Amino acid sequence: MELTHIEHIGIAVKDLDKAIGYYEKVLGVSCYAIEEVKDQKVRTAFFKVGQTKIELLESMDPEGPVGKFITKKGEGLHHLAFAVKGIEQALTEAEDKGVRLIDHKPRKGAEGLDIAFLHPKSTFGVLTEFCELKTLKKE
Ligand code: CMX
Repeated sequence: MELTHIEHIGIAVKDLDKAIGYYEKVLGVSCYAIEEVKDQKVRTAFFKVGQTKIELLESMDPEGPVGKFITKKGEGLHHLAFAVKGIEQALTEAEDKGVRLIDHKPRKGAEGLDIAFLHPKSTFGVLTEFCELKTLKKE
């Protein structure tokens, strides 16, 4: 597989607005997008630091993946996302090499990316995401 860079780092927070305040006022990075990902039951805020994004995740449902994570582990690093060329092939390759997949096929995530997760129990405790921006077809 071909990973090109760290696309983003996902951080679970209890209160998105408060957390945005820290990133903007203390770290001096601007939030350039806030997006709800209904499918994942989260509200997200994005920042760019060089080529890498920071994605803050606030849960909209205590039973959603981020809600459960915060209840169990508290706020903090939630996942690491790699940009990959050929997401379907990367998933097949990971599975063939014994990695447990959460998503067997990519689905749509924030910012129009195709995304898929690998299970943290087979990635040394780090929930891992593959992302790929597919070029939009011209109308
Ligand atoms: N990082 C590391 N470990 C994690 C984890 C995370 N983010 N989330 C859960 N775990 C661990 C739990 O601590 C637990 O470990 P123990 O059994 O040792 O206690 C184990 O995984 C199972 O966790 P659980 O609370 O019982 O939760 P589920 O099995 O129901 O779900 C997971 C866990 C990872 C499969 C689920 O959270 C998932 O599908 N995640 C992918 C989707 C996602 O996270 N979406 C939010 C981001 C969306 C976006 O970026 O747009």
